[in-house]
Amino acid sequence: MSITDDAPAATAAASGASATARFHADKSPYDAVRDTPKERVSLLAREVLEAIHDTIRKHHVTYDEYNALKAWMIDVGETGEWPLFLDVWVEHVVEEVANASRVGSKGTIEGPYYVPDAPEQGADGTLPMRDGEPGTQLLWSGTVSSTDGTPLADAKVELWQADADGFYSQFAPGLPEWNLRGTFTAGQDGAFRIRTIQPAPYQIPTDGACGRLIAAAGWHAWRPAHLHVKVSAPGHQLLTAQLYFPGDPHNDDDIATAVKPELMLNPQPQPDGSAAVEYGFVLDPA
Ligand code: MBD
Ligand code: FE
Repeated sequence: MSITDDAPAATAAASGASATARFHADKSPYDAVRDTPKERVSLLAREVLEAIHDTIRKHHVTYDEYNALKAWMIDVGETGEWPLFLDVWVEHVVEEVANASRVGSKGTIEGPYYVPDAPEQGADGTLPMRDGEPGTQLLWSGTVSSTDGTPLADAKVELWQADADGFYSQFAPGLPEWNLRGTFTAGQDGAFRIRTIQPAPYQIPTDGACGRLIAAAGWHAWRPAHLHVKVSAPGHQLLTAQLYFPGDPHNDDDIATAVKPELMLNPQPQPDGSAAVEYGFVLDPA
């Protein structure tokens, strides 16, 4: 398939519905709901509700504003955008709390567009892409090691990213199923080499409920260009991260608050117009 094929327009409702369906397909969140003790549910639900009550009192929220909130929350569900909403505005603090005591590489949020079991590419390979996939070629090499310095043979690096138009395969129509998604397996020395393209800045869908909140509040919808990764090895904690590019106009005002200085790549321009970068990962023991 080539990039000139006609593709139906992506819509927020379609990508939101795909993200919602993907979340439903994974049963573990529903197990977690069942396993949470009622004392914990009561404490957290009560304090979240009290924070809402306090905001209403502090700002004299009106019935019109209350009804606008109801209408908008119904809209979030109808456009399937609960995963997008939560991952953009809430997940970063969950990640901060969950990973506070890691000593290895920094992680950041997963976001709504991960798909497990992307095709295997070995230790030295090219991310699946279309003929003529737009974007600067990027050659990325690195190693995966444990916190004591031991290289982690056969570590997995799962990589997913948006195309130059900001679309993720399996969440926007007209893209090959595994476009810009792959799994790399480090060699015995923990090393991997990945050829891909440098992604473009990314705007979250503006035609759904999240976009309507952004417009109503006068915010912007941008995330800086990013590569998503999950890095794993037996006996070690899974690392979920994103990598960013220096100079992106949205590194300092990511709508998802997911940029950290440790996650900045340093790509070096090459004579042939491509870029080369080294970046490795250190995993904490489980
Ligand atoms: C993305 O591509 C993303 O990475 C996040 C966190 C939220 C929305 C879209
Ligand atoms: Fe993303």
